[in-house]
Amino acid sequence: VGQENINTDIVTLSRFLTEEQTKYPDASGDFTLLCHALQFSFKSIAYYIRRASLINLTGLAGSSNITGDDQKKLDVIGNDIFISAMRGSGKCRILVSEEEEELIKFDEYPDARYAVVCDPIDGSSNLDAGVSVGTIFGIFQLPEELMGAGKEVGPEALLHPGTSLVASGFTMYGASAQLVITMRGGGVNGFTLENSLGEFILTHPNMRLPESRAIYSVNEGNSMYWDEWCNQYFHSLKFPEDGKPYSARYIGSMVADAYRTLLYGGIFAYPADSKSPKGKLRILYECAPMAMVFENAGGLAVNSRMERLMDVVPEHIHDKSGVFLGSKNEVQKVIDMYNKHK
Ligand code: AHM
Ligand code: MG
Repeated sequence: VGQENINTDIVTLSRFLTEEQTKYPDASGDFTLLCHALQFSFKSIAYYIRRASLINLTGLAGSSNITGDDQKKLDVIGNDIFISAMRGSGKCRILVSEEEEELIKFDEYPDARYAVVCDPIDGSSNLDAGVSVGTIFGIFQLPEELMGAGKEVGPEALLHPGTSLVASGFTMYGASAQLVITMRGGGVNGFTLENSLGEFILTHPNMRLPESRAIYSVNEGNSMYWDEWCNQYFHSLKFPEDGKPYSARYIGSMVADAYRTLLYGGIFAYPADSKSPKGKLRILYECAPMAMVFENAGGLAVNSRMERLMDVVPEHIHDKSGVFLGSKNEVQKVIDMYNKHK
C-alpha cells in the first residue's frame, strides 16, 4: 500500500459524537457520555462473542428469562455488561433489558436524564452456531419533573411511542461488529469496529434504503398460523403476475436480517399470527428502535394492523407487536394487500 493511500483523517464514533454535540451549543455533554458507555458495552460484547467457543461460553446458563426462553451464558454476560456500562455512565436513570423482568433503577444517579431500553443479545438462539447476533438499544430523555433526588421513576416514564426516542440503533456482531445509530430528526450512520484500534470507524455515512428490492425475510415456517391477507402477500412475491419472483433471506437474528435489509433493501417481517396474536418481537427495545432507524433511512415500519410502528404506545415494558419493515415500496405492498382484504 502506497503511503498516499492511507487515510489519516478517519472519523471515529468518538469524533462523530463530539461533532454532533457541537451542533447543540446548549448540550451538557451527558448524551455524549452515555453514548461512550454504550459503545464500550458493544465492544465488550463483541469481544466475548468472538471468544465464546474458546472460553466455554456457549450453551445454557440454567435459568430462564421472563418470556420463557432459555438463557444462554452469553445472554447473561451481555446483560451484565450492559447494565454495568449504563450504571457506570452516571447518565442513565432507568434501564429496561429484555433479560430483566423488572425495570432497573439507578437511584444513585437521581439527576441522570436518560432512560435506556435494550436487548443486549438479540437472536441468541443462533449463538452456538456462530451466526450473527446483535444488541438493540433506544434512548429516551426523562422530563424535567422526573429528575432530582427523591423523585420516583417508574415504567410510565418509558411507556411512550418510538417518536419520543432521542436516539436508537443496534450493533451487529458478524464478520465484523457494525454499529448503526440515528438521532431524532437526523440521518442514519454506520460504523465498523476496527479491532486493532478498538474504535468504531464511520464506514457507512448517511445510510439510505433502496426504495425497492425483491428480497423478503420472514420465518415462513409460521405461514400456517398467518392471516389470509398475510399468506396472500407472501404468495404474491413468489408468484408475481409479471417479472421474477423475490429472493428469500432469513437469518433468524433480527439485527442481522435488518442490517442486510438496510443495506440492500427489501422487507423484513415478523407478523402477528394465530400462535402469537401479539407478535413475537418486543415493542420497546426491538420494534421501536428498528422502526426509527428504518424511517430515518427513508424506509417504512408498520405493525400487523398497518399502524406506524413509531406511533405504537406499549402498555407494559415487555409488550410485543407484529412488524413489517423495509424499503418504502415493499412495505407499501404489504399495506395495499392488507387494505384489499379489509
Ligand atoms: P430473542 O430476543 O429471544 O433472541 O428473539 C428475537 C429473535 C429475533 O432476533 C428474530 O428476528 C426472531 O427472534 C426469530 O424468531 P424465529 O426463530 O421464530 O424465526
Ligand atoms: Mg430479542
